[in-house]
Amino acid sequence: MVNWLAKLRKGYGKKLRRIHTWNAWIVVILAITGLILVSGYWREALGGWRVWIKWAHVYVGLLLIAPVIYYLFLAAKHWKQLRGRPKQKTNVIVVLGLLVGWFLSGIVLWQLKLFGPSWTNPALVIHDLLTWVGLPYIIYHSITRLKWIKEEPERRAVKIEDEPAKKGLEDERPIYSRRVFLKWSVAGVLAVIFGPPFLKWIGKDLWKTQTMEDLLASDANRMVPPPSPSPKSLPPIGGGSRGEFRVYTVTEIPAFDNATWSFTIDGLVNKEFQWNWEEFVKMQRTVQVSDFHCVTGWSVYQNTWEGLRLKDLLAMAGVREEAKFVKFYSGDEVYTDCLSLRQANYDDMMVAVLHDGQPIPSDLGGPVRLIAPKMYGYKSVKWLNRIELIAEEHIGYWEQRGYDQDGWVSKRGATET
Ligand SMILES: Nc1nc2c(c(=O)[nH]1)N[C@H]1C(S)=C(S)[C@@H](COP(=O)(O)O)O[C@H]1N2
Ligand SMILES: [Mo]
Repeated sequence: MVNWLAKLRKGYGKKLRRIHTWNAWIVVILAITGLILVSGYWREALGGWRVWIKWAHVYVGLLLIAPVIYYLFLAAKHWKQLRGRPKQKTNVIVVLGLLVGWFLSGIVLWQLKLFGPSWTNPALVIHDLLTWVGLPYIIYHSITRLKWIKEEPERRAVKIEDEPAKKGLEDERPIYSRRVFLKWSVAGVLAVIFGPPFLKWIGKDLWKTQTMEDLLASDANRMVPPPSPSPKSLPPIGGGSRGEFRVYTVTEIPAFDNATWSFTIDGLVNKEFQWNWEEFVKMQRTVQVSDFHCVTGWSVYQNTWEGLRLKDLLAMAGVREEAKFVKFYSGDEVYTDCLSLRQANYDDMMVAVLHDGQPIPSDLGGPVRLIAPKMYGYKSVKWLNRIELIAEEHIGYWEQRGYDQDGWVSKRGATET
């Protein structure tokens, strides 16, 4: 009987350890791939690898539930073992909460077309929050349990529990100090690493420290005269946008002035145009209110955009019969995208010049960017400076690297090609 029990305990301990090891590796892979996915540096450096890393993150993330479920089978016994160790119990609950939270919010972000922006936005906030709080917690937990920190050979010699209070504590102090010092060092290093991105994230998403005015004040573009907003734009008829754009770019952010900027429409058109800034800001603009959604899960709602309707531009140039697609070029000289002629003629496709009554800052694609409100953000080419009518479909920057050719946000849109 004793033998049998001992055997079971041994197996149980091994199982628990194995689950723990699995789980640790999965979290390590997810942490690395996840941090790469949010990093602006890697967005620029990785190109197409980004899409592979995203799939690795998703599929390894799905594996995350396996050790959790496995653990639940052993949980009752483990819980009994932890009786009288509230710290460890808290730790188990925190880690389980993190894993489940990451898993569920991750599912929503993975299946974003199914869930839609009203789900993906809170899911992204949760995913981010758990990462900036949970990841340092887990790293701290792992490092402070490493042998070289934990093991204190002298400690056994003193054994505080056996000593009457006073004397024991005095003996204890110098011995604990190494451990305390190491723990605080680990915490300090983690704070230095995770503090800045966490504060940045909090500032952006929760406290809204960076306003559009701040962005414009530091704007790199020097376009004169500034576009003057129509009465519908200022004050914005949409009431002002809700949410924050995350600045995405695959290149350095290009800056323009009147000497370096021009806008071209060419290719299979009856009449090519090239405008300089002075000419371009004089052209007839319209105003629309629309939401903006990125495939990574965030949205900015109720943007009041003022700009040229794409279909008016196309009509002005006169689309030739051979033309079937519209190709968009960015002034960064790298990014491109493509719409079918039918998509390009949607009423809300806009060559935007103002956002909420302000010139679009260079970070967000100014002086001129495309806006394709019913499609994911990667269709909205920043620093737009050329539109070309073409006969064969062009595969855009992200689409070449694995993004869905179908950019429609909603399922209903998906049928309209
Ligand atoms: N030139 C250029 N345009 C671009 C991108 C880019 O990297 N370069 N990113 C796209 C993506 S994926 C999104 S979600 C939006 C983001 O716009 P924002 O940076 O103004 O938030 O721009 C789109 N247009
Ligand atoms: Mo995006």
